[in-house]
Amino acid sequence: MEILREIAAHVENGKNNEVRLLVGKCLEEGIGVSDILNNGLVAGMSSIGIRFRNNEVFVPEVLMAARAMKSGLEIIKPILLQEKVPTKGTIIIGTVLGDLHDIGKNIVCYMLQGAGFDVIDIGIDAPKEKFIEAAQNHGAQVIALSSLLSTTMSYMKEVMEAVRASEIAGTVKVIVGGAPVTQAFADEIGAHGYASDASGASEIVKRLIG
Ligand code: B1M
Repeated sequence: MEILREIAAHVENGKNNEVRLLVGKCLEEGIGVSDILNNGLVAGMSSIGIRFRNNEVFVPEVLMAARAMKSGLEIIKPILLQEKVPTKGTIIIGTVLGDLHDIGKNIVCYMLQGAGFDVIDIGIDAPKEKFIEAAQNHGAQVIALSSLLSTTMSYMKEVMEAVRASEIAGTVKVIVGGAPVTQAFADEIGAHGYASDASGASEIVKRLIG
């Protein structure tokens, strides 16, 4: 769809206002939020990611694209949250220590909230103690770990080990995700679930808590 391609291009070029306008227009035209998300906003971020990897663009351009994507996300967020039903459980989510990427994690948050879960987002660069403390304080059923770097995904294993050694062992499930994370890695560290994308994360949590 042309309008979604335009959104992707504006995300890639870091054009906040254009992204906001076109996302609003999509909603008026009745285009579904998952289409806007996946074929517009995420598609634009994927393109800039490839150019970043090929050294065609650098951190400032990527940050501008990330900001443009976030401005679009803010508009569809209320709709992602609209179907919220009485809480089905509490999830602690964060990006692990050393990792500052939060766009994917935020989408996972919206999906989980949209599916009716209470989501406590502990942010980026989160140490294992913070996950455990938050899970204890909020009586969470699931801890969700996000990592975008192959150098930080190994920290997920440390979180798993800390959870196993803590008082909340056995009462909380841990799920993992993020671009470099795989099912094989999740199995290796003993995680209770893995998802490659935000809707998958929501499905896994429903299965684990249900
Ligand atoms: Co970074 N970065 N970055 N970056 N960055 C990547 C991840 C990279 C793949 C780029 C590349 O080389 N092609 C590469 C990682 C390579 C690797 O380790 N394998 C990389 C690198 C190297 C770096 C730096 C080291 C660069 C440098 O400084 N030399 C540095 C590290 C900083 C740090 O974290 N300590 C860095 C910095 C940055 C910015 C700050 C500039 C910015 C982050 C801004 C922000 O997040 N606020 C940034 C960005 C934007 C990217 C790319 C371009 C886009 C990431 C993104 O937001 N994607 C990325 C390249 C790429 O992915 N194409 C890249 C869109 C988002 C919707 O997708 O995050 O994958 P994603 O989330 C998905 C799924 O992964 C999944 O669901 C989400 C939605 O469907 N998911 C989960 C995520 N978490 C989940 C949890 C779950 C389940 C599913 O369960 C719990």
